[in-house]
Parts: sequence; structure tokens; C-alpha cells
Amino acid sequence: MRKSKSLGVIVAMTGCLLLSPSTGWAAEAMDSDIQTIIEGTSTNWDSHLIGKSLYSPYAVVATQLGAQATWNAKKNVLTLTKGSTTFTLHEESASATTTSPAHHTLQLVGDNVLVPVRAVFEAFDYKVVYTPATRSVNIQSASTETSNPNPSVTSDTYRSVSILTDLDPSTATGLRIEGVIANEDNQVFTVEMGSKKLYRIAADTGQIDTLTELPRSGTGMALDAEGNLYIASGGEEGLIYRINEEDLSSAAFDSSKVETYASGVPGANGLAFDRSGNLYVSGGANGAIYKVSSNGQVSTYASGILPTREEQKIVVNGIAFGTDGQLYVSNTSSGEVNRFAINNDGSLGERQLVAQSPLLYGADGLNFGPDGAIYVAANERNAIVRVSLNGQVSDIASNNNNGPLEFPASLHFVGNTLYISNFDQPRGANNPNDLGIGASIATIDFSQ
Ligand SMILES: [Ca+2]
Ligand SMILES: [Ca+2]
Ligand SMILES: [Ca+2]
Repeated sequence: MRKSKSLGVIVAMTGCLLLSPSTGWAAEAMDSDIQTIIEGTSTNWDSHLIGKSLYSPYAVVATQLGAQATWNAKKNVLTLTKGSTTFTLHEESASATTTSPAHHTLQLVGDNVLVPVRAVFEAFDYKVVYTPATRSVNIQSASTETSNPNPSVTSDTYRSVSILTDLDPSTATGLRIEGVIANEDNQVFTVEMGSKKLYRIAADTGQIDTLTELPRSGTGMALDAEGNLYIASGGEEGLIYRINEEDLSSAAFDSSKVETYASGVPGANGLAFDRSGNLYVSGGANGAIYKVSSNGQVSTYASGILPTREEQKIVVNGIAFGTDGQLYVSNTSSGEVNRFAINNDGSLGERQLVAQSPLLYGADGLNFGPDGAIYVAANERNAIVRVSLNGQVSDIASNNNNGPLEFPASLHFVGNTLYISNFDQPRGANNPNDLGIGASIATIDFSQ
């Protein structure tokens, strides 16, 4: 897999390049298993970790950028030029007390000229995000073009994340929320898993009201055509709760108003209604997908979706119907989005892979955006990921463990507003989770 180290291009440019065979720092250059992902596509770049920075051969970096590389052999200076941007890299001076900033240094290792990946791409206006959980560096240009059915919504650009409300302003850890859903009445709902409290949050002010306490904890949510709320409660004896639409706007009520709509749905996690009022339920780690017909009858279908990572066994999680009538399902373990046509009897048709990417590790909640693309909460990467229907995958928001995304678990669009639940589980990029705001509802504005 490794590319042979070659000086061919540099020699061609300079004709007389001589490199010192050994330099003081070379022994510290470690071959790295960190993967570089460009625009959602994995590379097999030769990577070295030097200090805390990832370096790769200048030639592959320049080729990817479409930049012209010029080497000054006398001074050991590399200049990368593209359009009006020029980035100059110097060899690190032998003494540790170099005056040039470390990120502008190149490294000579054997016959190779290595450049710092982050510094170079950022100099050319790329977004560079390192995800420790998956040991991957994700690089996105700010101007990736994809087909977009709604030109008023620009896609594939990084978007800023806001916090609508902090579920517990007094602490940054401790609470956990998995599901989120919002309706046209400016109401946002989520369940705190420890207390089992169902919260109603005002979409305009962020004010939080406790609506009721569920008999058991809840995760994924859906609204039917009349605006009644359904909540998945997993475990071995999976249940679906139902709360009447008129109660959603009322004062707090006791759990006697929480109806058990269906049982026998082990691992129930995500919920999605089809056009006929059948409720489809993802079964988490057991891999089954259930259909609850409008009269409450449960059918169980094997999805055939399997885990690929031992540490993460959830294979059917986020679930949503596309405008094509097919059921889209996220695989948290393998980082996939799959879709199923639905047979006339409501059973699952043939499975089709939409996309697989390390960017989708931790794929949890999934929904369709105003541009027609699929948006996925990649929980363990602290990322919101866009998946086009033709399988292009890109981050639209991601961060390290100090927020504003903190193990985002579910997401739901109302118009151009995306609501996101910050579960704040201490795992992946959100480990440790004691930084940030903690369990909270985040939003992204897609209106421009
Ligand atoms: Ca908090
Ligand atoms: Ca979920
Ligand atoms: Ca946190």
C-alpha cells in the first residue's frame, strides 16, 4: 500500500538536489496509521507523525490541491502556489530555537520532503478536522459542488452550530438525551434518559417545561399526520409510547396519559411513519426492523445488516422515509446508510447501500434536509454529516469534545432549522465529556 519514496519530481525541478542523509529530528518521525480522508474519500497517503503534526509527501499534497510546487534547493524552501495563494515552507533549523513558526516547517526524511497536512490545506482554505476516535483527518474544500435540487440552500459548506437550550445550566455532565423532534407549533421535545422526563422546549425562547415523566426511558421520536407524539423505549421488551397531540400543549400531566401504543419491539430506537400511517421502528443492535400497522399490529423483519466494529454493535438506528418512498437506515457500527424499498405487504425489499464512510462511524439519527440530501448525526465523531442521494459524504459541522456538538444522537428538520440532541455520552470524540455545555438542544440554520 505504501508509495515508494521518490525524489523524482524534485530532482526534475531542480536538477541538483542533495539531501543530508540524516538529520537530528528524523528519528522522531513515526510512520502513522492516521488516515487522511479528502472530500469523504479515503486516501492511502504515506503519513508520518512528527511531534503532534501529521506530515505527508509534498507531491501528493500539491497534486491534491492542484498547486504548483517550487523547490529552492539552496535554501531548502518549498513554495506552493495556487491562484492568488502562496504558502512557503522552510526546513526546520537544526537548533530547537527556530524563529519560524513550527507549522510552516517542512521535514526532510530520507529522500522525502514532507509537509504538514493541516497547515498546508488550511492555507488554501480547506477545513481540516482530526477525529481521535477513528484516527482520521478529514479534509473538505469550502467549495465542493454537488447537485442540489434547492439552489436557495447551499450545501457542503461548514455551518455554524447554535445552542437553543441547555438542559441543565448548572452542570456540563450528567444528563443524557437521545431523541429530539420538533413540530410546526414551535415546540421541541426530548426525553432525559435518567429521570425519564419528557421536556417541551419553546423553539423561539428555549424555555423548558417538564411535560410528564414516562414509565420508562425513551429514545427516538416521531409525529404522526395528526401531530400525536410517539417515543421509542428499547430494551428487551421494547415499547412504543404515544401522547395525544392536545396534551403536548397542556400543563404538566402524570404518566396515566402516556399510552403504550405497541410492545414486542426489542431494542426499539428510531421511528418513522410511512404515508399510510404505518410506523417503522429500528431495533438497534438486534438488527431487526419492525412495522407497527395503524391498528397496532407488529411485524418483525430481519434487515440483514451486520456490525463491522466490535466496540459498536448497533446496526439499525436512525430511520426515515425518503420522498422516493424508500426507508433509509443508518448503521452505527459500519458507518453506512442503507435503504430499503418497501414491498406491497409492508415488508422490507432489497437492501441497497447508499454510502459507507469513516465519516459515518457512529451514524445515529438520520433525516432529510431542505436540499433533499440525507443528514446524519455521527454521534461518536461529534459531527453532522451530509450524504447526497448519490452517496457523496461530507461533514457540515464537527468539533472536538468542548462542543457545541457533544455526542449528537438525533436530528430533525422543521423547514430550514435543524434541531439536534446532544446526548453527551463520554465516547469517541466526546471523551472525556466534562467539557462543553452537556445535554442540550443544538440548532443549525439552513436558510442561507
Ligand atoms: Ca449544561
Ligand atoms: Ca438513536
Ligand atoms: Ca460535554
